[in-house]
Amino acid sequence: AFLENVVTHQKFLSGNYDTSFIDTSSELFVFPKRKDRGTKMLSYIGATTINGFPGLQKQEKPSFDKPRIPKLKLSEPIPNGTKQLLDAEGPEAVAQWVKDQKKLLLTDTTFRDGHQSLLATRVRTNDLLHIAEPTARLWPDMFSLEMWGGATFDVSYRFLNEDPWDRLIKLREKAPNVLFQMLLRASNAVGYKNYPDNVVEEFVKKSAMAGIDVFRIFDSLNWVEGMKVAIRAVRETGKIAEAAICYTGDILDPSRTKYDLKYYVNLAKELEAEGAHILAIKDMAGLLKPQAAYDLVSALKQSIDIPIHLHTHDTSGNGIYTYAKAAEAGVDIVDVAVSSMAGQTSQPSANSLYYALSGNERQPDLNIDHAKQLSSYWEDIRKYYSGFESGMPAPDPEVYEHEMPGGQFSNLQQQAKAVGLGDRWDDVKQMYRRVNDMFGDVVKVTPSSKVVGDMALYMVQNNLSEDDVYDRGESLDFPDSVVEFFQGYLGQPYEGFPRELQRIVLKGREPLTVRPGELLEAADFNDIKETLFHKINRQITSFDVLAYALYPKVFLDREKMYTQFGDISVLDTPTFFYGMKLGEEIEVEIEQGKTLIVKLVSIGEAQNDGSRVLYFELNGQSREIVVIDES
Ligand code: 3PY
Ligand code: ZN
Repeated sequence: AFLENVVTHQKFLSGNYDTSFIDTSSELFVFPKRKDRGTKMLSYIGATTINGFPGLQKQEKPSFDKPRIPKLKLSEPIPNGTKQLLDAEGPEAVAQWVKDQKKLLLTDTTFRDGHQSLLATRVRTNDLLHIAEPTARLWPDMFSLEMWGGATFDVSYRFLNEDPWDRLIKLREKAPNVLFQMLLRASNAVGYKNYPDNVVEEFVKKSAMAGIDVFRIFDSLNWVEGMKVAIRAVRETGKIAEAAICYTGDILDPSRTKYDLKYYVNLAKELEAEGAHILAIKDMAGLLKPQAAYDLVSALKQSIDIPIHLHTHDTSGNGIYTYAKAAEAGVDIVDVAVSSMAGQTSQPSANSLYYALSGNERQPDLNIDHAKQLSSYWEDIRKYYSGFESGMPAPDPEVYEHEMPGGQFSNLQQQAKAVGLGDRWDDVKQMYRRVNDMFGDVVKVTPSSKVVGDMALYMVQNNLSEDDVYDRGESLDFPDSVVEFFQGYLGQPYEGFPRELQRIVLKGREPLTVRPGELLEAADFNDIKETLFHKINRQITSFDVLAYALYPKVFLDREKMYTQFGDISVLDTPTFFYGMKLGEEIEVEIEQGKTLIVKLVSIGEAQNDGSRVLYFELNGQSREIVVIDES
């Protein structure tokens, strides 16, 4: 309730993120009182100490060095940046400003795609908040900070017990000067399926209100029809609509004629005509080779008027070279991550690119010492998340063969392990490419990439060859995502579905030929609000309503955790993942100026029913917490 009060406040809406008005506006604080936060938090720490964190190998809490947070001159104001330009002059002025820059502009993806691609999106708001203001002060001249969307929304609720809206609003306060950018999956919003148009529209509106400035919109099949609703919705908010062409295949390979230079140029022209302020080339797997980048950017520069923003993943190890060639061809902005969070399945390193372009007139304006300081912090933080590392030890140009997106690689590997195919990972990768070809060579990015991955796993798991699928398909029970894909629920692929395979998969079901959003019934937000109120019995914000419209079960599960444990986003990350060591004492700042001191004094023997009593001290007072030992 508080967050909604804040972001709908006159001052916040006027673009004034100096939130000192919070202290003088008592009306913001009209919401139900929470009870006994301390006990709830101890319950979480106790449970995690005894049973570990889901998805992480249970182990005693490791020791970590204190992260190196850059020292700042806080008395000086935060320098103005692109955000102030957008607020004052609007999206067209920003696009013009971008075109006027001679130097290459940068988007920092560390807060979103960087950790999505290296650490399964697990970086917590708490760790982002500590580096948000330093980033704003030390790197004020970047074009944007990508910090939301993609998988961050879902993962926040599902795995981190956090509210993604809370992340957005708090980061906005700390970094008021640089454009905030998100990745929006067009009609799939921040989910894995098409939603009713009014859900997409409302989501855009509320995200803009809470602090998003640049919406990178893509469709997982490059189907422009599926992007129109989102582009229009963004334009209506006065924010920046950055429409993406997803790059797949290889324009340098004359044998691959489906996605050639002409295909991408036509797509870009269509998106410009739909009102995009900026065009993104979204190279989600890192397939864009250096010369292809040069050819593509050159051709686009001749065909469209809006600025071009290039996104790649460094999986092959060729990312910096790709950016250098794109810069030579006149690309306006490229996506990078700070060095310690760059490379491999993440974006290329900002620091490396700076040096790579030494002596070049397009070398980005980057204070390399500042970039180093930011990188040191991330180097320290990254250690907390080692259990989620994708484990890719070196660059791997094999990506040019399997074409798997950076964000999917580790995910599918986990999925393969979970179904007992850990030792057949090479087969899965090969099958992934074969399935792509069976599906008619499709664009592979969330959620279409998931469909290809599900089918590849299904075939390897059941020892099915391509011929088996065609010969015995009538009796095969294909994964739901595959059936839905061929039904047209993700939209229409370029040049249509392969007819024979579609017939086999659908077994008589009729496929859609129109936009799924045209058929889906509009969501009734008032109705959702009322339903939610009855289910969770607290004041319901419009952010809650949207979250529920997108992810009903995930939202309710998180709500249950919240009721049980309270706001555990305030815990430091080692404690969040590993609980506490015997005798350890930690400090938890539960709100500004209010700190709890927690000590784990002893752990009782397990009783017959599996329960254990943990003895804590909370600000010097003893507390007992009962935990069921699940080991
Ligand atoms: C996402 O949709 O999460 C992506 O990062 C796609 O590349
Ligand atoms: Zn990406």
